[in-house]
Amino acid sequence: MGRTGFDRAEAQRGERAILVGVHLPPDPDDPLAGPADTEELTRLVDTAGGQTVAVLEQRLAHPNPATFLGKGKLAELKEATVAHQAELVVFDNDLAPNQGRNLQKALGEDVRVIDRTELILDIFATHARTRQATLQVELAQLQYALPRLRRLWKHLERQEGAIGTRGPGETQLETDRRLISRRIGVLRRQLEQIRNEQRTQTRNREGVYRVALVGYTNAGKSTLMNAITGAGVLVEDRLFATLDATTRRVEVDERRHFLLTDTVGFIRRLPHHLVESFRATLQEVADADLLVHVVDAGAADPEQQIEAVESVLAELVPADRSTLLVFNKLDSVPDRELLQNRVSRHHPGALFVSALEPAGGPAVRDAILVRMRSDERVVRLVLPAGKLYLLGPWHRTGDVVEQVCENGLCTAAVRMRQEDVRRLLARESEVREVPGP
Ligand SMILES: Nc1nc2c(ncn2[C@@H]2O[C@H](COP(=O)(O)OP(=O)(O)OP(=O)(O)O)[C@@H](O)[C@H]2O)c(=O)[nH]1
Ligand SMILES: [Mg+2]
Repeated sequence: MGRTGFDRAEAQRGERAILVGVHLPPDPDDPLAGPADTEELTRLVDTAGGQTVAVLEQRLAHPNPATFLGKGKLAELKEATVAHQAELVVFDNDLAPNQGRNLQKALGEDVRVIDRTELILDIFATHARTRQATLQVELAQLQYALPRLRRLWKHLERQEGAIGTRGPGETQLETDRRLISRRIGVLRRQLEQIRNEQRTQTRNREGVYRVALVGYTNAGKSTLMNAITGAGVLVEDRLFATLDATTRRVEVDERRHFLLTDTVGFIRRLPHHLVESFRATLQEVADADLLVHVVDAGAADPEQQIEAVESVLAELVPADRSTLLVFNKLDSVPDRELLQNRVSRHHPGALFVSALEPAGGPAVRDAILVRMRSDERVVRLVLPAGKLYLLGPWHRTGDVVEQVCENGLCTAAVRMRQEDVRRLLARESEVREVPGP
């Protein structure tokens, strides 16, 4: 299994954890403000292999700049770590570097203090399987670690021979910073290389309708992927089971097919540099013609999850990207009718399925088809005969309705999606669209 050099989630297995959630007033300018969610944090700790032994919550107007918590709460936390023999303290809120350091100092050497971002990074590190995912996680971890150096990077020293490179008068911390920055550069270059290879591969997919499954982690994206394509991707009842992108071709009829991609799930307050680092994997989402947004209908608050997913999507795709909302796990909802009535009011056109039931996959597949067809119209293109190969994909699906060539210039009526017309015209200066039919 691919791993980064940290392996902290592994070391964390079975660790006794105390969770801390500080409820801050909502702030539209600060996505990290608002109520803490210690229930979700418990699931994250569990996914990382830890064990939650106590939960502490506090309501604050502003976090304490030095220790995040108020003085009294900090004393209570310290007592709790002793009473519960905790080895780990996990904050639901993101800690500034100095807050993390001060808390660590206040709580002593026997417990490790981490925040939600660090926990999510740990989970990603243990779940990463491919080289791309491993590199992406390491990049995110190093970007997170850079302002928070705590002398953890033994593996870097081995790789880079840091001890020998230390100059006179230079502190260890500066050396570490330099090593990490250099490693970040290396990772960026390696990821760019993988990305270039992928670009070459995906060039063959031009003209093919692309659909990406997106949604909150554990919503059932991979289950739906398997139900529609038989891809056999990993399905697990844990958070972030999927970290890579898997794409499969789905045959529709003798003229049409689409590509379906299953990829990493999102979560409330997904660490920003994780999204940044996973750009390559998420490219499939950015390039999709249609997003199938899978929602766990049985979740405590599906609307909040929808919002969280939409806020991550906003970083990746234009707001007007065609989206199909699918409420999954309908079987887990006690009153289906009530849910459907309530949801349909906010989200007309939403689909309700259960990926575990035989009709689930086909229902989503059919809804994708309807969207796919509604995107097509017949356009008239003029192009040199030598460029006719560009229409190959549409010829193969029988979507070139008519084609006439004269003196080396061809006019073709093609059933195409607007997006494909736009892409083709932008790329090929010798192709023109003319009014028709
Ligand atoms: N009851 C019920 N459970 C489902 C359904 N679809 C998926 N599940 C379960 O939900 C859990 C998560 O499913 P996955 O398909 O791995 O979810 P995912 O969205 O791919 O999750 P990540 O890859 O972790 O983001 C698994 O235990 C599935 O068996 C459904 O329709 N009904
Ligand atoms: Mg999955």
